[in-house]
Amino acid sequence: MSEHKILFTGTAGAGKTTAIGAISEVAPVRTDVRNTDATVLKATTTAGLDYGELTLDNGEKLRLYGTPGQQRFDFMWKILARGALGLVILIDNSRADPLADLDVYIGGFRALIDEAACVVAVGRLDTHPTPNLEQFATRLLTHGVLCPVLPIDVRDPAQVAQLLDLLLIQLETRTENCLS
Ligand SMILES: Nc1nc2c(ncn2[C@@H]2O[C@H](COP(=O)(O)OP(=O)(O)O)[C@@H](O)[C@H]2O)c(=O)[nH]1
Ligand SMILES: [Mg+2]
Repeated sequence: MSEHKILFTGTAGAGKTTAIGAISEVAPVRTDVRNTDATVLKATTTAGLDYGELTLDNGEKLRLYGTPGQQRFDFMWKILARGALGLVILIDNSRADPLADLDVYIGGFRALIDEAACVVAVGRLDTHPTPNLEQFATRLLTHGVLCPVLPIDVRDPAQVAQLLDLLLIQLETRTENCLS
């Protein structure tokens, strides 16, 4: 049975824990601890990681990891990225500069993005419509990164599942390209 390791990253509050919890078929493992970061209005924030699992119809198992969001944990990003086949960058569009947030995760996961599949999912677009999806796509191009950008509500399991489908389709396409 084949397995895929998929990472979810993004700022604290972007929805990593919610997204993994929405679709995991095992009780998600969470390491949220009391928030000591005064810039984030949340009682808890992810200081370690999230873990969940999802079995696809074809029997493949996805191992889902949520990374610590804050850049001061970027040493852990490299450890978590080992062996990963896909990356989901979650954007919280209610933050001050979501395009700058994108830059941080593109930079932090560049090696993985260049050899794996990547999707950028933008949340809270209903209340915070700018920057829009096109602006995110343009920003990716300035980094030389080509990957899908789509809106997401991490609270909706169907939308999170669609996101993973999009990642897996990219992986299949890559494999075919390598074989041909
Ligand atoms: N109102 C609203 N809440 C959202 C939306 N997207 C995410 N959330 C909430 O934002 C929070 C995200 O927190 P969490 O998953 O812990 O983020 P993490 O720090 O990335 O793990 C959750 O309470 C979600 O319910 C949205 O579009 N609208
Ligand atoms: Mg979390």
